[in-house]
Amino acid sequence: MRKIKKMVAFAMALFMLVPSSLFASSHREAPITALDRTADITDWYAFVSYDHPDRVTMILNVDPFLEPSNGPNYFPFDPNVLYEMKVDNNQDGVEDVTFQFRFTTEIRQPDLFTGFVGGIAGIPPITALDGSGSEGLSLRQNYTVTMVKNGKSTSLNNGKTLFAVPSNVGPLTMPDYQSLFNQGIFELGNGVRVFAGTVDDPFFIDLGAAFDSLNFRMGVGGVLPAAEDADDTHNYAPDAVAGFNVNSIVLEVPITMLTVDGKIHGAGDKQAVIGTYGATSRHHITVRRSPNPEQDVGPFQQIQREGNPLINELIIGTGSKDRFSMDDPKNDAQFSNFFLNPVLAGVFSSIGIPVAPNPRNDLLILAQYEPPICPGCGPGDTGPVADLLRLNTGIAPTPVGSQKRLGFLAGDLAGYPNGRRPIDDVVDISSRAVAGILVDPLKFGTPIGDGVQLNSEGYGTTFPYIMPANSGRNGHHIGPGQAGCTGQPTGICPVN
Ligand SMILES: [Ca+2]
Ligand SMILES: [Ca+2]
Ligand SMILES: [Ca+2]
Repeated sequence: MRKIKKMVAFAMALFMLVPSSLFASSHREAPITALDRTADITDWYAFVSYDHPDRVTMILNVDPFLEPSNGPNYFPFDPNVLYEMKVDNNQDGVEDVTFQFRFTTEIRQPDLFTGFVGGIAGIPPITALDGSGSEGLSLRQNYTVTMVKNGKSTSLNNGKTLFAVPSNVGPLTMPDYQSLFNQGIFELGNGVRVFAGTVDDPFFIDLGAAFDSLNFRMGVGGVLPAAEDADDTHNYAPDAVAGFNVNSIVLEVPITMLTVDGKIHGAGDKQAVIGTYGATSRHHITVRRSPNPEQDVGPFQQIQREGNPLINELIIGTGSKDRFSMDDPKNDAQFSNFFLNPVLAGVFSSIGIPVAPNPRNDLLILAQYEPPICPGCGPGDTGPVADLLRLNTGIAPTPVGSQKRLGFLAGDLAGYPNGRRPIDDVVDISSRAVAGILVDPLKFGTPIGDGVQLNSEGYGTTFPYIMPANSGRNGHHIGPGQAGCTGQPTGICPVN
């Protein structure tokens, strides 16, 4: 019991560190990436695979608020961006294993006015990513997966050409989009799977209320009634991201590829715990010479990174967001003041929500290797203050039907902040952490929440865990209280 309490306390602390965020994960949160959307990381996830407890799945989502109908080019990945997933396995905050993704674009029908056509003009519907049935797939991308370990780069493609899944244009052009989605899952051998493509954005939040100075549907500040807080299956407020797509790279690898000694460890061993983050980078200089190939000059420079959700969004001051985006996690001590004196806590206090007093050392638990996520870490193992999404690979995944949106706070130890799954309601979790639930759940445990409890498009229960892209022709953005969402008790939209 004491251990559970300690873990809950830790979880809360984590949240506070993150205090941030209350509000969106990281969609357009920093000045530079607000202008550079293809390099803008929206969310980063890492968790033990639900159906393969010996593997870890990592999801890097980029390019926010993709309106499904936005043709004719839709949403290719950026060939000039280096997309990376980074893993620290020895508690020093520096990556030891990196997975790199690079995309190449081909225009297969250069005389067409659109990137995608099918079921018209003698061109068959798009039913395949390659070969017969792919004729109408004019704008097509393939990509490489490279692992960097001990300074050595290894291709993981295993001789395969990997195609990214295009956005869902509509039923005439792509009559069986689920099949295209499935064709985008590639088995690379040795327990490695990869997927890249445009998908439904799994993030969920009442963004409009959050940034209207916390003007939530249940009142300013957003405090959930007990019955709503206990309901993980309905939304009580509109999800601003509903019906929008995002570009996603999903990689599943054996835990043995990530740990420091290549072995699987129990939860009590510090070697079971990894620190992860996603990053995007560009060359120092790129000269665009269309239709000739672009010319890149100089080394890669990091544009953005994300470890814990919402850190840059709400914790880091606007004047420091770009610096935070471009720096390495191991240097995050420079931002400690943002963590220890979160502005958002003061906002909560101003509207009558009890908050823990400063300095908020409880929040530092999110930024270092400590119990309860790393019960095997002693005082000498904390490492530097570093915004990494830490995952104890020795903690078994929670079965799909038993997962809780409040994750660790609800006793679901395989959820955020022990890694992060798409189902985890990081807005509610982080808000409560900011208020101080990790310090004292009785005094500072106000059930803060935005009323959006889940992704209305659902979740996958196996790799790649996300849902196919919303349809361009038939897409919509509807939530409780909005036109088109009527006839339901209390205006609650059905979730499926
Ligand atoms: Ca390291
Ligand atoms: Ca969604
Ligand atoms: Ca929520």
